[in-house]
Amino acid sequence: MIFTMSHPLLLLLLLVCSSQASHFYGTVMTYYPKNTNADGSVTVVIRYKLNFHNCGFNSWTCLSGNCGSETSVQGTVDEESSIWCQTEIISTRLVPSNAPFGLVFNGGNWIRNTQNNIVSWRAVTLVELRNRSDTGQANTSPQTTILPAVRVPSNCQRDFNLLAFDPDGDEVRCRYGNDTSPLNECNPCTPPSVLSLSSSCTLSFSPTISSNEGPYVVQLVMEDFPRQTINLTQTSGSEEVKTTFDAISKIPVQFALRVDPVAPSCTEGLYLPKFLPPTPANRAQLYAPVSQTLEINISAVANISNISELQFSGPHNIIETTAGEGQFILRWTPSESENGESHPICFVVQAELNSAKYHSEFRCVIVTVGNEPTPSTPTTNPTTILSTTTPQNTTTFSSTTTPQTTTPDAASTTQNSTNVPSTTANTTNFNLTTTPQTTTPNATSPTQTSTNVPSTTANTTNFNLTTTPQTPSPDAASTTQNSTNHSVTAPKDTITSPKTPSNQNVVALRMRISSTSPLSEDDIRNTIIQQIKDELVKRGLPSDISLRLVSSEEV
Ligand SMILES: *[C@@H]1O[C@H](CO)[C@@H](O)[C@H](O)[C@H]1NC(C)=O
Ligand SMILES: *[C@@H]1O[C@H](CO)[C@@H](O)[C@H](O)[C@H]1NC(C)=O
Ligand SMILES: *[C@@H]1O[C@H](CO)[C@@H](O)[C@H](O)[C@H]1NC(C)=O
Ligand SMILES: *[C@@H]1O[C@H](CO)[C@@H](O)[C@H](O)[C@H]1NC(C)=O
Ligand SMILES: *[C@@H]1O[C@H](CO)[C@@H](O)[C@H](O)[C@H]1NC(C)=O
Ligand SMILES: *[C@@H]1O[C@H](CO)[C@@H](O)[C@H](O)[C@H]1NC(C)=O
Ligand SMILES: *[C@@H]1O[C@H](CO)[C@@H](O)[C@H](O)[C@H]1NC(C)=O
Ligand SMILES: *[C@@H]1O[C@H](CO)[C@@H](O)[C@H](O)[C@H]1NC(C)=O
Ligand SMILES: *[C@@H]1O[C@H](CO)[C@@H](O)[C@H](O)[C@H]1NC(C)=O
Ligand SMILES: *[C@@H]1O[C@H](CO)[C@@H](O)[C@H](O)[C@H]1NC(C)=O
Ligand SMILES: CC(=O)N[C@H]1CO[C@H](CO)[C@@H](O)[C@@H]1O
Ligand SMILES: CC(=O)N[C@H]1CO[C@H](CO)[C@@H](O)[C@@H]1O
Repeated sequence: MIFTMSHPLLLLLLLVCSSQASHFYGTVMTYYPKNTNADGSVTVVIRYKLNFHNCGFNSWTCLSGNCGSETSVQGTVDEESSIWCQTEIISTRLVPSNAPFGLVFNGGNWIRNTQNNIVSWRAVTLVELRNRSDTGQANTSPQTTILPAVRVPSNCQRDFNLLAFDPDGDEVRCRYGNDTSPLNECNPCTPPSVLSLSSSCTLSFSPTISSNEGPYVVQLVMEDFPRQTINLTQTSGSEEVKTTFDAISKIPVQFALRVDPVAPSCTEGLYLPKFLPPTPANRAQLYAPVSQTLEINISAVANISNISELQFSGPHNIIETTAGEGQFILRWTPSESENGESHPICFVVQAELNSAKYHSEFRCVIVTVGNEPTPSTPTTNPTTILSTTTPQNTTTFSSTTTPQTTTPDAASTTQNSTNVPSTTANTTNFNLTTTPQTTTPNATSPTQTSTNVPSTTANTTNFNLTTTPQTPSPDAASTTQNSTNHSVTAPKDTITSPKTPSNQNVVALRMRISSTSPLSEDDIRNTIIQQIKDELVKRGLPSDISLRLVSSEEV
């Protein structure tokens, strides 16, 4: 009698534990085709991350087509103690032909009380292995990864630039999942109200009200599109045409976004950790030959909060070392079976103060297994980052560096950013938008904010930014007409590496700033200058540069 009465209680406890253990934090899946065998069967290696409260393994199931048989290995990638754990599963599938097939992972429950009311999880992958007419090979999916949870304070602007690398050179686009399409890509797919998604896979968060604080479920689908019309040919001989509007494969990218309480400041380097060199630029492409260990040094600073950990996602055999406060090293040694493949690694640095947690910007790199291609054009000469000196135009961005400093964002040709000096643009437009009441803009990424914050008196001011070692260079701020000139005098040695201190390095930036607050006010200007400096440092320039406003003019 006692025994039978206690039985249900025990069961209940187990359920509670099991439910706690299974809280879902998202998933991501990619694939690489391997061999086509003589009998027409194909081997494909499918890698996926499963994120749960506890470290756990679970299997995807077959959704459509013939998914063949699988063998898999798994390992823990990273965990945030008592919060989440990410497991990587490398599943090798042998399928009878190169016909497409679908995989699905569904169940419950996501983390509790999400603001967009997602409870059940569902994720879908479409594996396309037919022979492409352009490459003469089977398709490879886009390569990306994500952390189980990323954070942003509710008062701070932030862009999450997801990695969207395609080994076939396809165009990669992102969209939210669609729960009315036949594939039924999530259950349901309600997007977070606080994010705006660009098709190039940037999620932009803008400052929001405190009632929007809390966790959100982000359920994206990443797809690769051919850059011209191609045919896909099945072993049986049947063909299908894919135009530039037709996705070839589909992968899910699902994770949690935590909108945290207001931070006292959004300036990076105070509460929010700020990356410092030699941290690789976002979306940088790195190379690692088989059996050689790639070392990725990550450095971050937070003057007020305390940096507590690095959180990363990537191959499960990455080894993380802490080399000092805010100093981390990730080491990865690719194996022969990964030769020629490209694998994503993403990371954030987390800082804490009292009970608050603060994330740095989210960064990713793509690691291609093999030797770095030798530079073939003068623009990739490692001793010259870039030099766009046009007689009539202003943006002059020339510097001489050692190869180790070629990774800063400002010089990275692999990254796409709307508000960074680029090799082709002679003008850099920053649109800073502030609300009329506040004198201190909270925005850390001006361009994004301007599209989301209503501006009552939109206005544009152009100004020239100039950095010079010691002596302000008059021609740096040169020709162009427009107005507000910020100029920056940097102490010697700023842009150059320590090894070449005698080099004169001039950075001249002409910027157009839109602001709803009067730019004539000193504190507004100082804020803008600080933000630009932070942005430049964030993108790889030394932290000891200084900026000076030469002159300004309203347009
Ligand atoms: C794919 O097509 C190319 C040329 O069309 C051919 O050389 C190659 O053998 C094909 N590959 C497979 C696996 O059928
Ligand atoms: C979702 O899929 C359905 C059916 O394919 C389509 O009609 C609808 O436009 C899609 N929704 C979105 C938002 O793309
Ligand atoms: C694709 O197939 C169509 C029809 O079979 C053919 O006309 C066309 O030339 C093919 N295109 C390519 C790029 O192979
Ligand atoms: C990375 O850090 C290690 C240890 O601090 C150092 O020996 C190495 O030179 C650094 N590598 C780079 C590229 O900064
Ligand atoms: C700026 O440079 C571009 C090419 O570098 C040139 O075509 C254009 O005329 C220049 N504009 C001005 C205002 O000088
Ligand atoms: C960068 O942008 C250009 C044009 O905007 C695009 O062609 C290219 O694919 C992008 N590269 C990456 C890595 O996103
Ligand atoms: C430089 O600026 C001029 C005028 O602003 C523009 O016409 C030209 O296209 C720009 N050149 C480049 C390379 O962006
Ligand atoms: C800046 O604002 C102007 C006018 O609002 C807009 O046309 C332009 O595209 C914006 N530039 C950027 C870089 O956002
Ligand atoms: C800003 O650049 C424009 C063009 O260079 C130039 O005419 C103007 O004089 C510069 N502003 C100032 C003040 O430098
Ligand atoms: C400032 O730029 C605007 C558009 O960029 C241009 O029409 C105007 O002539 C420029 N003003 C000056 C002084 O160049
Ligand atoms: C860093 C920063 O400017 N933070 C400000 C953001 O906006 C709130 C109110 O709008 C201010 O209180 C913060 O100081
Ligand atoms: C570019 C731009 O938005 N300019 C605005 C400047 O401010 C005036 C009114 O103050 C607007 O009419 C312009 O559109």
